[in-house]
Amino acid sequence: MSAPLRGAPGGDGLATGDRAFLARAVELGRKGWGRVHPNPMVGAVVARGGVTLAEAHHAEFGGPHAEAAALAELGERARGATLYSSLEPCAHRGKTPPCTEAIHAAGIERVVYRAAEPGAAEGGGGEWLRRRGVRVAGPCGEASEWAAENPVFFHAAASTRPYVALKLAVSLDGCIAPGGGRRVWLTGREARSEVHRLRAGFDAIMVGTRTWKADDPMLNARGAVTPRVPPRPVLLDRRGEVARDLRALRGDGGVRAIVVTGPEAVGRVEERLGRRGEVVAVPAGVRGLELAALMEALAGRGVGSVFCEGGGVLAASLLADGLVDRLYLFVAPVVVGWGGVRAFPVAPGDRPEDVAALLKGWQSRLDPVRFGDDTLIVLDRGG
Ligand code: AOF
Ligand code: ZN
Repeated sequence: MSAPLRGAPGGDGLATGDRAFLARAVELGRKGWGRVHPNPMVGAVVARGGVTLAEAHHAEFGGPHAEAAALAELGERARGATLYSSLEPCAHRGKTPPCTEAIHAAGIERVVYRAAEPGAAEGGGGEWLRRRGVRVAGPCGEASEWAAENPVFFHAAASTRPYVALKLAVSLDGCIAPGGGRRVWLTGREARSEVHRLRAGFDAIMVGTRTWKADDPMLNARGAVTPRVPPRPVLLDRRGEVARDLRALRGDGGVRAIVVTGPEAVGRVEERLGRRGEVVAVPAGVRGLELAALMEALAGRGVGSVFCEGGGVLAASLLADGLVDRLYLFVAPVVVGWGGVRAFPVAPGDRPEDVAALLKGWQSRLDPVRFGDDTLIVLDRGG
């Protein structure tokens, strides 16, 4: 059994056993990463007398919800049992029937759920069940903790801007690379596999000009999870220098990359790329392409989440513009030393306290995880 829920406050009437089952439901839900979005990741456990009867998770977009899947294997054996779910059971008929009806029909006596369902149509399941005599406990814990588990889903419930996660691999002395333009891998094989798994949960993978020029990255998800919808590469190219034969533009798996350029370069880039990519123009300011306008343009193309993989200049600009929602910080046990490229640069003219202010109030809501010799720290924007 997994550790008790981090952040779940006491005094909510839950017993230690309840917390452990809820934590297990959250853990099961995570198995849906890359396969269920834009739906939430949801896990469910049915138990009686502290003994697990069934476990399930929402495994595929459009497929059975976690609660319905857990109940389906039990039939009459579910009568009188408790159902734990990481999300309030839905009360709506979408691509699948309402979970609330399945729970009621199965004779479940008590429901314990963690996060409140934010959807207007889908919500209200807890109340629906209470009115029918089911004992219901939930929501449990803080909204910020639920959002940490399903960041894109909860972000989309409150904003039309795409959710932006920034991945940085840093040394112990806070650098992303040695100086002098040299490029090295700071993190090991396990951390790099995790990056590929993470990519599978996003609609787009974005890099700045220097990165595609230096690395010619493929920007696809080649990890343990095959994404249901492969993420679209997004290449920033303010001056219209992109080459037709870049690997990210190959269209492998039918994926069409997005090349973002300034208004004056659009025609030229479109001509060069032909059908090899979708060219998007956004205004350019003194500090480069206007990133807030870019986010709007991406949202207009159905991109609800962006995984940004560098480089340092783009990362700093996104942070400075207040567009980053999450930082995936892989810390490698190496020291880059004098002259290294700092992850959070203080440019000439910047005041150090302004740079510090960019990450003020950010919180570590998920536990750090080790990948080989490296450690992943996830930081979420506060407030
Ligand atoms: C639950 N359990 O496992 C999930 C829920 O189109 P549908 O029928 O698949 O419904 C999708 C919506 O249902 C989704 O936007 C979210 O509000 C809720 N997801 N609810 O009770 C689950 N995945
Ligand atoms: Zn449901």
